[in-house]
Amino acid sequence: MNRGTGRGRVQGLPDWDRCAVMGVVNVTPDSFSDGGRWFDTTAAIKRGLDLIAEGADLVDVGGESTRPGASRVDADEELRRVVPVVRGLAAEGVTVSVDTMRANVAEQAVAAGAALVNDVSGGLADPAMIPVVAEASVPFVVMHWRGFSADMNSRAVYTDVVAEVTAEIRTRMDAVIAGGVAPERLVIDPGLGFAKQAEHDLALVAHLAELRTLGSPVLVAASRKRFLGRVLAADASATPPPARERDAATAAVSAIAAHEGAWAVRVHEVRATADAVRVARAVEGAR
Ligand code: PMM
Repeated sequence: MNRGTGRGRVQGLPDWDRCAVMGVVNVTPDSFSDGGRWFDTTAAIKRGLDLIAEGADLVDVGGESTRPGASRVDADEELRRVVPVVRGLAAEGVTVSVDTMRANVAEQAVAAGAALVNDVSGGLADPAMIPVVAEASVPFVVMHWRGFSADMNSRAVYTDVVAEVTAEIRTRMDAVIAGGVAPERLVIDPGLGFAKQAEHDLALVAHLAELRTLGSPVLVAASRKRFLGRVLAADASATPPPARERDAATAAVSAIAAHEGAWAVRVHEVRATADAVRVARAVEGAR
């Protein structure tokens, strides 16, 4: 997998000729970034279709907020939020990813048409997750994760963040493969903002090539995250701009990630990122 040429292919998903754009639909009342505006099945499906119209290649549907400090949603409530939206979007021909840490939600979402399971815990939160994904033969995102959102900030301790995150993802990849998930179906993700401070996130974006040595396609989810707020704040003591004012910064990361060979970028606002990945593709083609 060379930089600029193959960014890796994920078995079971379309083969996009550039960095793919994953649009986010958070079906939560408390998402930090879209403020619960889509907390309704019909509105959430419409939002997903709008994201496709704006240039998303696939849509990530989640029913549990993972913002720092967030507590967990009830399992039945998560099912109630997610499954009808997955079903509605899949019925419209959309490639759907389900963002969940629960095996039961993943299983029912796949039955409703989800093509990819995106588990921010990489299978650590629910011991039944890996068997379910292996049985369903669907692609699986292994994100770097050190613990639930309620106290993850206390785990943001690293000597060499790039080396440690790479090694911890490798360990999870081995466990997931040992659990029966085909290596060709794995996607890896540095987990920006999860048990990480701004300097950790920036170092990981700066060293995406390191992650690519693990051999699996890389997903980058920088959208509206705190580290971008930090970058945009006038100085270390200034208040960062709110999440909704971080979309241009997000698109900048999308261009960088695409240039560095990321397989996909996960974003809330699709239009600018769709342009960014197309520019990166055109530059790649001009080499
Ligand atoms: N971040 C959030 C949610 N899901 N999934 C992956 N694979 N990687 C991430 O970094 C990630 C994720 C954060 O929450 P948001 O949807 O509220 O931005």
